[in-house]
Amino acid sequence: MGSGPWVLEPGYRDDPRYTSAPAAHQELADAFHADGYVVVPGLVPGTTVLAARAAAQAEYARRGPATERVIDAWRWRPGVRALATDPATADLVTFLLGRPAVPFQTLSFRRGTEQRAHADAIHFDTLPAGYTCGVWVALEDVGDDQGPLVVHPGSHRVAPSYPEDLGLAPGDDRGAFDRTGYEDVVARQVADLPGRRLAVAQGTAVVWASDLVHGGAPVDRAGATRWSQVTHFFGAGCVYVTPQRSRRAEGRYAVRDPLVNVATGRPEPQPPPGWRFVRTPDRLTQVVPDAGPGPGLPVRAGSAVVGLGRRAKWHAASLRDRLRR
Ligand SMILES: O=C(O)CCC(=O)C(=O)O
Repeated sequence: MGSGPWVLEPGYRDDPRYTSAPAAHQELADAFHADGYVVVPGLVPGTTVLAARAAAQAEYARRGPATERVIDAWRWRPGVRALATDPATADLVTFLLGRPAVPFQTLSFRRGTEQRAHADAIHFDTLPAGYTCGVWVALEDVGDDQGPLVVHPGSHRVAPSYPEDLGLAPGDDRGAFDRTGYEDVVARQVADLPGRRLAVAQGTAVVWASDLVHGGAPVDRAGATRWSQVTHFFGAGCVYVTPQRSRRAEGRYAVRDPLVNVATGRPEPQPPPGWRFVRTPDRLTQVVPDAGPGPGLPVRAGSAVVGLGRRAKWHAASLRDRLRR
């Protein structure tokens, strides 16, 4: 299904998308290619940043002090959705991935996450591989004692994405996965690639490739907040998968279908033209050329039923969201 994002390919500087880009975009492409991430102060309008912070604060106030992260508040908080669908961010992601940006998930944080080093590519990837990135935005000034984001420049070239690359067993459909084993492997892989702590001003965006290893530094000031929002993006026209539950060596993937585009509120068309999904009894999916006989089990009827069930669940969730607003 083709190769990954053009900007990560060796010949990216000869690509017309690079040669015709303004100098500022070329610099971003160079940094993304070399380091696997870019830091962009002021990418998003200040009013959008403030609205996203107010939305996150309202959500944390509603949920109480034990809450550590809020997933997908975009569904019922317009301020979160506005940041996730910011046009300048979408343009930059589209430029870097070489495919239209599809925001599909938001995480709203009150404090530094203190997360161990990991790459998002264990959680989500595409077929063809690599059309995914994270955009983290500081919703307040982040000092070095507030548990800033930590990135490992260059790790996007060494980080693995599928359990089999790491000598780990894939997780099952209930989410069981050896997270600690995974983080131990990643720690060894970046042992020679020192982390860089990103203390940044409010409104700064950090865009990282999904293979980039990153995490959260310890919070060194008791009670310090670190309001921030991460939006995860895919490139349009791909198949969307969860690597940690996939068995790539056996050709079976945990496919994300329906995959709802935050910008449209609708599922992305799946599978993309030219491909079809063949569900397998272990609830994974083979992705096969439409014209081909398909190496998998002849379960197209079953596949349609699974697809219908998932879409019905999505419609029920959308209705719940609308009622919540
Ligand atoms: O905000 C952080 O500390 C890390 C967030 C993160 O790792 C992620 O969204 O993948």
